[in-house]
Amino acid sequence: MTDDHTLDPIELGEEQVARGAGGETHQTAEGTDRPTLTTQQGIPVADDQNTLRLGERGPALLEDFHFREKIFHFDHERIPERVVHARGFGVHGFFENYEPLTDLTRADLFQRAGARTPAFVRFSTVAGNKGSADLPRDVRGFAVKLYTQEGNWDLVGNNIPVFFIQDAIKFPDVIHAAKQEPDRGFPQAQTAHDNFWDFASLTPESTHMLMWIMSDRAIPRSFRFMEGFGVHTFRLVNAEGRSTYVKFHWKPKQGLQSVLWNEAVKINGADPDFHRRDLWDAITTGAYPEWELGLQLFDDDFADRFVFDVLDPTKLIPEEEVPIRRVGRLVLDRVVENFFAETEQVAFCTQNIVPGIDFTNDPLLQGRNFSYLDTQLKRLGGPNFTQLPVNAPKCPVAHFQQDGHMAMTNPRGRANYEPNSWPADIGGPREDPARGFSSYPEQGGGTKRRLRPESFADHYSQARQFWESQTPVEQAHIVSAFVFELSKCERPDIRARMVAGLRNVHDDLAAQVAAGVGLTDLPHRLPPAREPITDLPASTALSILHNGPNTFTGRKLGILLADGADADLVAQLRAAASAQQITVEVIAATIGGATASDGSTITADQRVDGAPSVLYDAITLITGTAGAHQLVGSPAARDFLADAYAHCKYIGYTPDAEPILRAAGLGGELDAGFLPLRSGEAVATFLDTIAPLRYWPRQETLP
Ligand code: HDE
Repeated sequence: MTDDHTLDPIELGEEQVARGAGGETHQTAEGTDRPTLTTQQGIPVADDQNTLRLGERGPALLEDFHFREKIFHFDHERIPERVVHARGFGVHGFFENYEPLTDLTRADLFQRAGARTPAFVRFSTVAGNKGSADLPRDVRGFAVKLYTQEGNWDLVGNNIPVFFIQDAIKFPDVIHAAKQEPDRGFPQAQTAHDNFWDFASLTPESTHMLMWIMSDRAIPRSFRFMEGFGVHTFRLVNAEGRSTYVKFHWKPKQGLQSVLWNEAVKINGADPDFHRRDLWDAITTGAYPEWELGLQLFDDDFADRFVFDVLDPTKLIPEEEVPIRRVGRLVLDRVVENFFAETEQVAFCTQNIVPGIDFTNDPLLQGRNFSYLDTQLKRLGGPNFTQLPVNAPKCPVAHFQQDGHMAMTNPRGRANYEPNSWPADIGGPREDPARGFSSYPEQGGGTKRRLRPESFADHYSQARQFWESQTPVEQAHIVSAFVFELSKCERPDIRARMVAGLRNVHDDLAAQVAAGVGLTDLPHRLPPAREPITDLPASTALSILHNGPNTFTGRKLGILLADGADADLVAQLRAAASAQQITVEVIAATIGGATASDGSTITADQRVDGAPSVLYDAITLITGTAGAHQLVGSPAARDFLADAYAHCKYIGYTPDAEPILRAAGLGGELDAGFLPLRSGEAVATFLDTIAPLRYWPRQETLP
């Protein structure tokens, strides 16, 4: 490697940013210093309001290069959106390694305790187009780019540890079936339509994943509160060449949390950017979300005795069987400066691995290794997307690849081939067998055939294990999700076929779904390729509610306020919340706020019809008597409360506010999810009580 051949993409990035910020400044009419507007060529622009024309009412002139450049560039602003995971949001951060893992891997980022590796993470939905909403029922992408000192490692994962299919050749089918139907172009961003369930019910291997996407995992409260999974089995390889199998997990320190389906539907209307806003707000206010990297490590002996094939991506390994070792933390602490440059142009490729990490023969992973590089060419327009600042490694790069569209960092020196006999300063880099990436020398061989291995034939046992690992509340949500989705299918035979498949998972589930979609007779069960195992032990790691937070920290409290509100109470709540990094928003009938009991004005952050209670994790209602009566007349205020109640949220209230509770239909005896508030009494206790986030016993009493 020579200096001449060392490309420095970081420098390039800075240069570009500096240019974008503008060079010369001048005093504007308002007297402020501003950069002078220029064309792309740097020519100062005198008039950006009017095209050049001949005569006062005459034709525009072709000679107007500024106009032509401006419109030309605008016309070319869009690039193809990702064929899947089009809607996403990316942020920067770092990975910090806890302790040297030299016995397991020679990957540079795991060699030293405390070593930090820069990271870029893009979260996404899968099926929706770029402009869709944040909360459809869908898998979330969790793609992590780690800029290690030995090249970029992309761990392109999801928030669900298994996948729909066992062979990459079926990927276009599952995605076509899930996305909008081709003749009509809808429904967008949802699987609740015939094509998806037709494919799913004809593809038993998808059953395990279906259980996950019908669970609340597919409607996370925010990116911050979900797990990430590498899904496939990978290898770690140490300096001696010893391989250990590994499954990668990201465990959110914030705990797991999801919304209810009825909330998701409403959030999509009230704030289609709910998830990206949440992440932006958390990071810009300094509440940096963190995940721990967990490794499930195992060897060939375990792989041989494990009841499923570790190469089958429709199977997970329960944490109870192979415990998770937490080896470092991922902290997200910087939002992007430019959404397009970073979030849109970031190109994750599963084949980006570094010395010390390697693939296995998981057939899905093998297929992905082709697809990701290929798709970037289409999307980013040429082979030099690796030179874009967000994609460029932050370690030296030296090679003989050259030219192509938009080549920005070009090797210097005379030699652009090797072997060559030029001296080191102009002869370019050389391979290094000791340091370089070398594939794990796995034994291969066999007959060339298209087949599905017999060891992949069990499609239902882990789906059943997932079902049995859920709390009753979560099971009820899974049933309603199946019922909702299948009820959107126009063809009764598709509904029935799906229920027939669910009989292989659990008859309780199948019977409840059948009843929900109005099937009077339970259909015969689909003949399984292999009889499911029915006694796999339940795994608490699979339930969201068993892994929820024990604090309200990082959540959002909405205070619905009206005239006569106790100003002290509001102040105490704000102070206690801020001490625990809880966000508080005041909502009132007008954005001007309300007049408090002491005559002061408390301004509002939101007007009630623009901020339904679905945007908050818990609510409080603070009013005087007159204020409460004002709210009684507001349909939006009544909905605010009725929804919070139906979504099993905790509701703090001052005694004067009771009339509005009644007006919202919450008459009768108030359950223990209603928490009376008085100023002077410990508001901190209130915040402790609402830590479980929902008052679930209410769910059973709801109609
Ligand atoms: Fe992807 N996937 N995928 N996928 N995937 C893409 O690459 C593909 C799969 C995942 O934020 C595409 O750059 C195939 C599993 C994420 O930019 C494309 C198969 C998992 C992202 C592609 C799979 C994922 C993608 C589209 C089956 C979880 C978003 C745009 C063999 C482990 C990355 C792009 C981002 C994106 C192909 C299955 C995760 C077309 C062929 C399993 C998080 O290359």
